[in-house]
Formats: sequence, C-alpha cells, structure tokens
Amino acid sequence: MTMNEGNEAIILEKRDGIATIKINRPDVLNAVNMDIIEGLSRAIDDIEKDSGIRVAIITGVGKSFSAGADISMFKDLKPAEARNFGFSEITRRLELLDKIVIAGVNGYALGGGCEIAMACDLRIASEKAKFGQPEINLGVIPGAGGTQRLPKLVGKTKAMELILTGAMIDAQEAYRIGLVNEVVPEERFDESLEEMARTISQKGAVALALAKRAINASLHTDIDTGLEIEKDLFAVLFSTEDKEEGVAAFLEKRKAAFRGK
Ligand code: CO8
Repeated sequence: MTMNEGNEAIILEKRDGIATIKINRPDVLNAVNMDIIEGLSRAIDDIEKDSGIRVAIITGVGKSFSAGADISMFKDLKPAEARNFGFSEITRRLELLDKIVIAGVNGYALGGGCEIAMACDLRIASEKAKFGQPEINLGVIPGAGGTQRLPKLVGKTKAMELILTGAMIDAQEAYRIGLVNEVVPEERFDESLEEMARTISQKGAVALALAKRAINASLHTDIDTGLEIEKDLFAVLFSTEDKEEGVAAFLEKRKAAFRGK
C-alpha cells in the first residue's frame, strides 16, 4: 500500500508492514520548518494506530537527510516560541513509539537532523552521510534532544567535542564512535535499509516493542529497577501467541510465522 499523507513536506508510504517517512524539502536540504514538524506528527499518529506496521524508516528526499531546523525561522523567534516549537516532542515520540524506527541517513544529518536520527532505534548511513551538531556556530545549543542523546550514544567525551566545536564528521567516523549501526555504499543504501527493515518486521511485534522499551529503560534507571522492568516485560511475553509460535517453530525445526499477538 502506498499513500501520501496530503502534506507534501512529509511523504508517508506503507508497504508490507513497513512505513517509510520521507522528509521532503530538498531545495533547502530538508531543513525542518513547521510543515515538517506537523507532517511528522501526523505520520507518527498514523503509524502509531496502524497495527499492520512494525517498522518505520525515516529518510530524506535528495542529497540530505536533514540539515536541521530551518535557520531562517530563528531570526524572529522569541524565547517562549523557541521553547515550545515542538521539535523536541517529535524526537521523544519517535523514541517512545511501540514500533522500531530506522533512520536511513542518506546525506547531511546536522543539528535537528542529527537529533531526529539519534531518536531512532537504528541508524544506517550512506557513505556520503555527514553528521554534526553545528548549533554552537549559530550561538545556540542543540534543542531537540542532542545534548541528552548524543552522550548516551557516543559517551561524554565525544559528545562534548562535537557539540562544543560544531564539527562535522563523515559516515566512517560516525560508525567508529558508535553513532551509526552500519555504513553502506550509496548504490546499496536503499537495499540495505529495506533488508534491515524486513528482517526486523518479520519478528514478533510485541517482543520488538518490549525489547525497545527495556533497552531504553536501561539508559535511565539503576540496575535493580532495570532488571525488574526486564523481568516484567519478559513475563508479559509469555502471554503472547507469538511466544507459542516462536517456541513451537524452533522445536519443529521450521521458521516462525509471527502474527503480532
Ligand atoms: N536552514 C535553512 N536553510 C538551509 C539549512 C538550514 N538548516 N541548511 C541548508 N539550507 C539551505 C541553504 O540556505 C541553501 O539555500 P539557497 O539555495 O536558497 O541559498 C540550500 O539549503 C543549499 O544549502 P547550501 O548552499 O548551504 O549547500 P552546501 O552544500 O554549500 O552546504 C551545509 C551544506 C554544510 C549543510 C550548509 O547548508 C549548512 O551549514 N547548513 C546549516 C546547518 C546547520 O547549522 N544546522 C543546524 C540548524 S539549528 C538546529 O537544527 C537546532 C534544532 C533544534 C531546534 C529547536 C526548535 C526551535
């Protein structure tokens, strides 16, 4: 199934249990304005409600993933408007979504673009991708989760360096510091994204959602609380049909056919 959300800044397509969200302002390297924030919000609403979707991919149209917030808006933005812009809430919704979200970083992922990618569960980069938090060059700091998620992903040392210098790094360096899962040649980019999405979409939907929840909880809780959360979620899975199917399939030496229940 393919559908267009009716907001051209964001294109939402669905096929075989996988949703693809495309950021579509290529003339300005997919800089994020209100249309993109609203479009992303609607796309997340849609995916959230669609029980047929297990995996979502976010990528950019053209040569950029996203070069961050549309800087032309900053000129007249008042402090309260900057605070309530809604960008940070979008990244949080991606992180809390009960589906797996993969960032397909096809080019620049700068500022808010890097922050969207970091809120996703996995990041696949084309070898042309570039990452950075250049906000310091504008006299500001990351405002959509960068100061919070970057240290968790790459450690305080590198996060300080990237945010304080505003330096841009290439895909290989992003891989080396643990910011991305995989770097692939441009010609294999779509295929690699599809392959990762397909592999994950064939797993049980409840197990995927609970694995995501448990891993994210580990970043914010002490070990004992985290282990309690894990035990609870592990136990929940013993009430699912997918657990029956997964175990039966192993014992019968066949491939499991999960139904997401
Ligand atoms: N905002 C607005 N326009 C942009 C942006 C942007 N972030 N990035 C690129 N563009 C536009 C350019 O102005 C240019 O437009 P035009 O053709 O009309 O001149 C077009 O896109 C193409 O860009 P360039 O000609 O600059 O292309 P280059 O290949 O020479 O350079 C770069 C590419 C290096 C990516 C360069 O465009 C650049 O440095 N862009 C800005 C990157 C940046 O600083 N991003 C951080 C923004 S701040 C942010 O993201 C904070 C997020 C939290 C916000 C919270 C809510 C308020």
